[in-house]
Amino acid sequence: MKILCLGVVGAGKTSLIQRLTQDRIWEEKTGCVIYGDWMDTPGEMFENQGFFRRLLQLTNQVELVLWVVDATKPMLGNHLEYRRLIQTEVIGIATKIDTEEADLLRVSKRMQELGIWRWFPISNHTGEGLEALREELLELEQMIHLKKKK
Ligand SMILES: Nc1nc2c(ncn2[C@@H]2O[C@H](COP(=O)(O)OP(=O)(O)OP(=O)(O)O)[C@@H](O)[C@H]2O)c(=O)[nH]1
Ligand SMILES: [Mg+2]
Repeated sequence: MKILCLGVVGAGKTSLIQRLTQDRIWEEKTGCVIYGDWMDTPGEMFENQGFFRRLLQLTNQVELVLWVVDATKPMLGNHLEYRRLIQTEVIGIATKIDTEEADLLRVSKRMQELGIWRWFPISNHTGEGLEALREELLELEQMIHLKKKK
């Protein structure tokens, strides 16, 4: 299953991919689109209107989009237009729930505003919430597999 992560600079996209694929994290700023089964994008691309169309094209090349939100700053940016135009399935991720500033009530409002009904609060640092996310990803992968077989 091909998955694409998008979200503002520093939201925790790369850390999430590191966690899910290697089970450890290290600092690595994303400078360009990283292609593969886990497609990583630089937050600048999400924040800059000039990349809007390109990012949308990329979402069409994957089976799942992870919309990564920093739980300490969930309201950052508008991006409602992006959400409306993405045709691929979207799951929300709220990162940094290990920090005191994390505000899950605001995240919940943000996700609602974005029309993202399935979202997972997680910490890339402590690993909290990742098991539930892994299970969800496995289920989705199986469903996509079945659909392809038909
Ligand atoms: N406390 C805490 N810090 C996190 C978490 N996830 C990421 N971080 C930190 O946040 C910073 C940014 O994380 P990245 O994973 O590089 O963020 P990104 O979304 O890939 O950012 P860009 O590549 O710039 O778009 C790093 O210092 C991470 O260690 C988390 O769940 N909890
Ligand atoms: Mg990154």
